[in-house]
Amino acid sequence: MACALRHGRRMQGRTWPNPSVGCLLISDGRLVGRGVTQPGGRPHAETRAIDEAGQQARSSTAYVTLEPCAHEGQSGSCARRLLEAGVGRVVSAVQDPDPRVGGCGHAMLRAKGVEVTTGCGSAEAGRDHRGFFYRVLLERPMITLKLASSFDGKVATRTGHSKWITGRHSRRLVHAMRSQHDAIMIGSGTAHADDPELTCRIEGGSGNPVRVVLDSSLTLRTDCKLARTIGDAPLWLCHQSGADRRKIGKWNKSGARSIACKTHRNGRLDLEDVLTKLARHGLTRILCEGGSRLAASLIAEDLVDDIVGFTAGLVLGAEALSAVGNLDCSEVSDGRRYLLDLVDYVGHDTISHWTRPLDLGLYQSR
Ligand code: AOF
Ligand code: ZN
Repeated sequence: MACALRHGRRMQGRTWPNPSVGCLLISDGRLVGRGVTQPGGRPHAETRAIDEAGQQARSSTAYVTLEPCAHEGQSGSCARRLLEAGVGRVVSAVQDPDPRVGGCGHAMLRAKGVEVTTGCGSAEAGRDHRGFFYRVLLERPMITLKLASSFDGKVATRTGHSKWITGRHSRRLVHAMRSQHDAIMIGSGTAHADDPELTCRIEGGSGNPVRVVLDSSLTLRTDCKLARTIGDAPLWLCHQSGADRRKIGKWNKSGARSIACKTHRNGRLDLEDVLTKLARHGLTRILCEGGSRLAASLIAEDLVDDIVGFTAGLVLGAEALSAVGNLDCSEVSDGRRYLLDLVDYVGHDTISHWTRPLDLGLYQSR
């Protein structure tokens, strides 16, 4: 299952709205077929593994990182394909929360005498498919917040200078992280200040994620880099419903997607509504790359699921710009705590990965 999980992660960021699933077929201790969900979400992992194994799929054991689907899509359900291929046993990590599946895939296999074991690697699979689970069960994507800061938590000097706080190894890793997400999200302040491109510029990088800008009044300039690179990667603009119609029309004509969202009582975009709309457009995994105000708003509303921090051994002082804006904490307990998952070196920086405890109630196994 560890190998299936590793293989399944390969397409993260490219299969939305579907999860990136891994499937291995093992016969007499030998790997006879291997599959991962394909870009755009189809074909599914099992189909690929069965096609690769051919006749050798008969009596093999399938290790799948998500319950095989039970609904008849364009190429038939994976549970049926496994039955037709004569697979003898299925080891499945976690039940699929999609209401069209929800335990029926396992039940279909068992009904035809296939031995089904569930729950193997469920914690890892739950993490890998967290974005998909959130989209199905909570109707919002999973949000990972990336913070690249100095040792004292600053992202720019008092004058706004920020190039470069973390080293080139960290910055390369950010590009790799981008490729594993469906979308990169920033606030309009960062779009104005940095004029970023937000594409994946790494060798072997596989396609560009959607770029999402939260821009309530559509103030983004039409000659910014994000606009000039619409041909390379989609650009989606979340704005308030009452935004200027002419601006909306102009952006739509340029190839961007404009998404009208509710306004919060604080006058900014209602982030819950923004995330619901993005989930409806199919996104499951979003990497938020700032700025400090958006980071603070997401944290305040408890919408940040993971934080990945790149920290440089540089000190910029109290007058510099903090990575996270005002949170109005009076007591330490007003702050939000995350659990440390991983810490490592990246060149001269450190990377630390923090997570909100997984909501285990979301994951069932039958
Ligand atoms: C699998 N194997 O590799 C994936 C699965 O729209 P469809 O027909 O492609 O079905 C999408 C659903 O299939 C998705 O919501 C999820 O329940 C499941 N994804 N299932 O057996 C796979 N990616
Ligand atoms: Zn399937």
